[in-house]
Amino acid sequence: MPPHDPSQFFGIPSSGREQADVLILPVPVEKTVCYGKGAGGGPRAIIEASVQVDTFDEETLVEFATAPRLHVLPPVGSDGSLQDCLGRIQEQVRPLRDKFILALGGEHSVTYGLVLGQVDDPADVTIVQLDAHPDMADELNGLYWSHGTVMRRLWERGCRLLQIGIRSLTKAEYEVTTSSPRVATFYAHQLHERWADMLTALRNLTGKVYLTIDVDGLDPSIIPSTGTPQPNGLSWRQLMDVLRVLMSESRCQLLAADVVEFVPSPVPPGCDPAAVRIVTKTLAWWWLGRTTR
Ligand SMILES: [Mn+2]
Repeated sequence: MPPHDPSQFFGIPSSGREQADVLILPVPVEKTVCYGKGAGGGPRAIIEASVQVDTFDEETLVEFATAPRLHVLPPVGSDGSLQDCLGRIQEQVRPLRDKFILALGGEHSVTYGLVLGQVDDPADVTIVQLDAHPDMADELNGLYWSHGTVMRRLWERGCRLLQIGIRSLTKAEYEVTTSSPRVATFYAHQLHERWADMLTALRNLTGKVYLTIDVDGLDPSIIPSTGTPQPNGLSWRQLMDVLRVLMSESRCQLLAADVVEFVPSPVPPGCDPAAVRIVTKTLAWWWLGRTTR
């Protein structure tokens, strides 16, 4: 096998940063993960496994060998404290606002730096969050900055949240999300009944939107390899519905997206390609929406 070129996704030679339609930003930051560790290795594993995945998508008819043109940026450094990393992420993202960024985590905390790098006023943004956990704790294990507090911190800065697939939380998190008019939560146990309402909420989004996909939002039968897996997650079909409606049917301005909390694992086989497919489906639906609206 030829040596791995870190600027390539799918093994397709990069068009170069200037010509690219999408910048893929590896963010291998893992500082506060408390159970299954390894999310720091996620970006590299996803990029390496992308070589094994077909470049054509039969659902959207996107052929990545043609468009969108992808370029993988150098990874954000993970030295220092989590707060240092979040500052570094913001600085690196800020000059790239003219491009669509898809970031690869890393633990979920990185979303804070990614969102703040995209906008001057966080109150302008709605975050669509696929996740098993609301990440709305005021602190977790004594930590103010943590993958379990990241959405709380963004919400405190003024962001609106649309959470999908939540099924593991504390009573305090339940109370803060329920009492806030800026948070809409679609719990996993309600998804069957409220699916149409949820899609309507996505379709009606306007203004700036940021998409964060914590892979534990999906059912562990799809991605068992994540720090804190929980049963009863979203199906693959449900993920496709969310992506299609958000990107092709709503009038919102999608700024950027991330896929976080993936822990690479050789067991069971197929985990890494499944994570690649979450990334490529996100990009395929985004490109379809961008080119057909
Ligand atoms: Mn999360």
